[in-house]
Amino acid sequence: MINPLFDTLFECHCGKDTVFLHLPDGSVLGHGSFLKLVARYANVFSDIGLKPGDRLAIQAEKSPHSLAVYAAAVQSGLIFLPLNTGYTAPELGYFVEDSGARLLICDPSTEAACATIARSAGAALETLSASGSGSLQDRADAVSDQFETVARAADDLAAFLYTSGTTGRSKGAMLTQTNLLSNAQTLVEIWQFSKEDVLFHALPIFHTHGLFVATNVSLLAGCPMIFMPKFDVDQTIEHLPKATTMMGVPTFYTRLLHDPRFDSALVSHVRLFISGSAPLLAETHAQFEARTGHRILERYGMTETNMSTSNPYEGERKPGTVGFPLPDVELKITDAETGETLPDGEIGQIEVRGPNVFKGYWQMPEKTRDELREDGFFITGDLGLIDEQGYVQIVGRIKDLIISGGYNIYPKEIETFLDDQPGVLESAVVGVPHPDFGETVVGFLVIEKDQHVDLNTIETAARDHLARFKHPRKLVVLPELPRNTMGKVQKNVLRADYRTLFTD
Ligand code: MLC
Ligand code: AMP
Repeated sequence: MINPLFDTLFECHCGKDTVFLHLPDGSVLGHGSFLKLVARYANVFSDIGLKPGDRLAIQAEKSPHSLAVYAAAVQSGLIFLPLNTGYTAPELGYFVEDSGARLLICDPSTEAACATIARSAGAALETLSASGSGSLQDRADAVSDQFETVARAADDLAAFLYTSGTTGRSKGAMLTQTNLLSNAQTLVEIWQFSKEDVLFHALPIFHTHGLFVATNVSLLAGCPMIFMPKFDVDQTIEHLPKATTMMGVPTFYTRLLHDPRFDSALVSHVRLFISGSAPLLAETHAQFEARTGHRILERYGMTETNMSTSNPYEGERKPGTVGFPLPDVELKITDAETGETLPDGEIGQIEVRGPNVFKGYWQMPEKTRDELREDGFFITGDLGLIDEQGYVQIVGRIKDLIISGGYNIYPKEIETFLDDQPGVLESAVVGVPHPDFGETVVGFLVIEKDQHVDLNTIETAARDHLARFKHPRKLVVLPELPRNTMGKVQKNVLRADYRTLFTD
């Protein structure tokens, strides 16, 4: 194999007239047509002057075309860098600059702002709309639909996925061909995916879950996807009956449970529902089973590690746990102070090692050293235990992180923004329970003496600086922040005091 990821995921279907994507309008896209589009894009990238190892950043709507950009990047030996469509221009600018991207692909609606970003980063710019139109397609129409796949080694980088950090500065997680491929191979096997399956795909394709878990698993199994632009309850109810499997974040499942049309008859054709990216409440697990007869299979992963654990396909899917380490993944619970492995049953930090674990953070050797041990174990920042039956339970996080609807938000980034607002002396940001998103962001502000701050002004400023999903859903002004005797802000006190803000 000259390019293991491309050859295994994409090329094996070449020439076959099998269905690759079912689209919401009822049309289908075959593998052969998809691969021709991929080859055209790869030829365009080559014409632009991109070389293997160059970074290609994309902020575009989910569509067969943006998926083809991913495949074309792999075929060309480029490093694929997908970006959340919600990011604002300043957020986008950081990723393009930091990664040294040579090409930025954006939606035509953001072309002006992206042109400035691309110019300052020295990157080329192309546009791609949800329907596939734009400058990329114009160029693609004029080139060959054949492309000679670029050779890559198993350890070569295939993707950068940015993940926020506790310092507020996002880190580019470097993922190799082997990281992605080994994980997809394991998941296909343990979840028993085959070409008889049809995956309902409503996740975004700029994160591990939608791109590397859902898409790579389907590609490897050779099963078609019902490819939705985003998650929507009505659309899910319309299309799910044709699927055999579905993957989602807990919010997908809680939203479906709120709809009385979602019942066992609707999902009679489905063999497997998988949940991850955020904790699935045991209560949701039970309600889902009562309504549909299905026990959701919960698994655990992260950007740096892909998937690390899963509840069993056959055997007890235990609510409130994320199951067992994957066959090729080692997992241990350690003491955060000493690094010593703790006995089963004790709570400590979760560490994982295996072919799934990334290579490190792009141009951040110190951060890499802090989190990736020399012996290959990655310190996840999650707190957990291994129970008496060997199931892993996640009980909390060491990292100061909020997960809202499956998206990670680092409070430090929001605090930095709030602290910069005129009249704000200091701030603290915490996550509180939310019925739809699981957790949501609340910002606490202390105002400078004799100053007045208009909270609406801060909310307006947030629109320009932070993706919508990161915005505090509530800002609270306090005379002072609660602190311990060492002067450290007691976020646990804020969390406890405002626990029921959205759930009462
Ligand atoms: C959208 N909004 C959110 C949000 N998503 N706010 C908080 N948290 C979120 N997750 C905001 C929008 O900006 C908008 O604001 C409003 O909510 C509605 O926008 P929308 O586009 O209609 O979105 P919505 O349907 O609400 O989206 C919710 C969602 C989506 C759950 C469908 O967030 C989603 O698809 N999440 C999946 C995330 C994911 O794939 N994570 C995997 C990471 S990988 P307004 O002003 O209109 O209210 C990973 C590793 C692993 O974690 O283990 O998998
Ligand atoms: P990300 O950095 O976006 O990849 O998010 C990874 C984080 O999501 C993990 O470190 C966990 O904190 C969390 N996570 C993923 N899956 C689960 C799960 N099933 N249960 C609880 N938390 C999860």
